[in-house]
Amino acid sequence: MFGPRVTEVGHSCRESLDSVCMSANRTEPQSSSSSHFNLISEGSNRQSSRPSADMKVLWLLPLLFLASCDCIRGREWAHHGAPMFADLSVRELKAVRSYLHNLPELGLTNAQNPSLKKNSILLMELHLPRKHEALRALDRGQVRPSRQARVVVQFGNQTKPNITEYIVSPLPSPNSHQVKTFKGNKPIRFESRPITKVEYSHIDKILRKISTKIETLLKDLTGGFSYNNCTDRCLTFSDIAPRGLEPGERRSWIMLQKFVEGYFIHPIGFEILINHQNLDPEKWTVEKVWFNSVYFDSVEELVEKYEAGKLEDFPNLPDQDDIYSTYIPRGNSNTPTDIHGPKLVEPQGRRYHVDRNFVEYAGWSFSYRVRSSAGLQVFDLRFNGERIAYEISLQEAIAFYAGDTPAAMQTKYIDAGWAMGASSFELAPGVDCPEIATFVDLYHFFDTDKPVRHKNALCIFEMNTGMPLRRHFNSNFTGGYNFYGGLENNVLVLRTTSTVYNYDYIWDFHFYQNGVVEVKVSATGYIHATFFTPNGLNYGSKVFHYVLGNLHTHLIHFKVDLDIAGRENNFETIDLKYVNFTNPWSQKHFVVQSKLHRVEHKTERSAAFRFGKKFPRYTHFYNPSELNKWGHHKGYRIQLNSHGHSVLPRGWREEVGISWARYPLAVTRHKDSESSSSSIYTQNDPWEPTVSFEDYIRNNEDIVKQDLVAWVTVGFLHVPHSEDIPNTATPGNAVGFFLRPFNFFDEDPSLSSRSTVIVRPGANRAPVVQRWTPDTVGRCVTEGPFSYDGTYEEV
Ligand SMILES: [Cu+2]
Repeated sequence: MFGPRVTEVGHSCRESLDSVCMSANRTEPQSSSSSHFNLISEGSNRQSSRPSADMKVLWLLPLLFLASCDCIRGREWAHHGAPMFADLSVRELKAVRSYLHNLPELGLTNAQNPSLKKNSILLMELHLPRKHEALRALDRGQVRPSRQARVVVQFGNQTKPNITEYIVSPLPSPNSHQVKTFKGNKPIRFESRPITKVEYSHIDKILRKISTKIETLLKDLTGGFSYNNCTDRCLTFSDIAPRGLEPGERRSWIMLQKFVEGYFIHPIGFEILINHQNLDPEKWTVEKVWFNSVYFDSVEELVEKYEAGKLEDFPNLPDQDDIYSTYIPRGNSNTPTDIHGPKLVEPQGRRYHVDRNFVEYAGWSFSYRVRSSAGLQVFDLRFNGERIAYEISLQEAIAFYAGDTPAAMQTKYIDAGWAMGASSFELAPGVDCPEIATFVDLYHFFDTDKPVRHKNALCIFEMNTGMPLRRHFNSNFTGGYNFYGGLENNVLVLRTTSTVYNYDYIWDFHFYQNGVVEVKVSATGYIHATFFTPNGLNYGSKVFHYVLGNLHTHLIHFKVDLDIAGRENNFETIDLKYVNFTNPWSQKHFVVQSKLHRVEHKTERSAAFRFGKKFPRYTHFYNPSELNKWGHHKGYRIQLNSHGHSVLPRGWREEVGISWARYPLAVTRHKDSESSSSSIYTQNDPWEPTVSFEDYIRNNEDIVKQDLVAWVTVGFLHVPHSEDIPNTATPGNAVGFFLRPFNFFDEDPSLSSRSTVIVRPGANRAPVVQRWTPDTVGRCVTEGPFSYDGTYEEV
């Protein structure tokens, strides 16, 4: 069967799939042109109609069964274990909510109740089973541990308001709950809670009050835009986090913007600091106002000075500028619009299998989930039945800014605190994922009273990268060739996105045929822009009249719980060192060359690499007790694709909350109590964080022959430029890491792929094609069969 192809089509491929593309459905290895090879169709899972082949298969069956029994059982157990990692279902979410709401001692009310002085559920998501319990199901087929929910409850209706997390079990019919604690029993400060729709509604109210006082100024400034009583010329706002400068504070800088398409890049130069800590919104106060580079202690002071004509350099914002932030095409197009560009097709159907959250493809299998707090996770990742990683999961994404306005200098976005996992919205077929992708709905329960369905928010597809996985043209150097060999590069992609207000992150896992996994994030969406001031040019680029794109660093944190050929792993780094010795075949000369330099890292501190320090070129995780055929420890590398750097000096205030961001790579011993490196509370209390990654390595444990977890930080510096208008584009803005086998196998495991094509010159140099997939791909890819002629000549 052919994998997906990128094809350029003038007609609808979907229409022709049934009639044309499905026609080639043979299993035997294919020899085209004039010659026919007699090949054994090993590994083919389709049926042959030839009686002799049937007989062979019958003879081989008992042997095959013995050999594959373990493999089949392993597959069954992986499949059996997958539901342990599935996100909470609608039924479970509703059951947990009603269980907790029926407990009178909690006094829960609806989350959408307009009061802030209430007890209500903020978030519910799956609580993962402990690893050793999960492994009993995955490795021995034993009964799965019961499912549990993690529930975040905000207790605002208490003398001392607080946030408490509960573990509720068993699902789907809960009857017990216990308080979930964090490492070091750190409490969750009430002020560190994520902001909710209800709190926003009160912010909206106070802004309405404030803007009434400055309506004339705002209208004069913007050419008629106002916050109140507006129809098509309205203002909106963006709020900045963290909400203060010290633990326990909840005061946010808010900037007004024109409410047009892409309002994020329409700041009007009015920023206001509102203290909204009090649970009675009537007691909220304005602490500072910033307008056009000047600070005021109150709105009244600004209005007074404006009316007295004391505001200097009153900006003259352009009118009718909303087009600048839209997607509506402008400029001359050089591409034809009457035909589509290349599309991905699966000429003979799908080659991967999805059963709820369990996915299988080309030897790979894994389970996935998208937790509402922090997003995409993959579990029990196996290749050819062997587990490579128990968990690979997104932990946190931050963007720390700099600028000249108070909003800009305060912006340190820590996105799990905005429930970036629950910010997974619908994906567009043909743009966000190919039309042929499997689209999956996600369900989230964050700041809501009912589960929310996010339709088609995750997609899975096989894609052709348009690049061979490997190829060789073996020239005979006399105008011809000895052979050509090539293997197309098809990968399975698991994708979801997070749109955290202005920014869009595209989260990808790519599973390659050769045992490689790529984890990647691509950044797009609107930049976070502030009002332009001349001093702002130290912090970014002017991208429009009165608009500055502010510099910021994106850093993304991943947890990679590797299990390389078992749980007991070692970690080493490999680099090169120069050696210098007398040339053995010319004694008067010296040989200078590089030699492998391996460093075994035996403790967590020694395996925590700092940004700014030299990073070893190979970071190698291996099983010290398992060798490949050639005597090397079976291992995998983590290869970073990143331009990340630290965002603040170590230990400086907000940096304490993102201590994971000190290390492009840190290796720890697995602990169920160290499940995440960040939390939804870091955003609004980065100074004394509930979860601190530094705690995980502080005890400097031994990491030799241990269950190891690699914590990977990738990222990039983003200095916005005019081409970020209207949106940051994905090319060049993707970072991530690869998991690559390193002596794990005895040879390239993609040798088992039947997508290989070999061509040799036959009689009279007529090419003889050897392949294991059908000759013709189907009309929606090419009209004719594969052809190749390896000759070359002068012309
Ligand atoms: Cu950016």
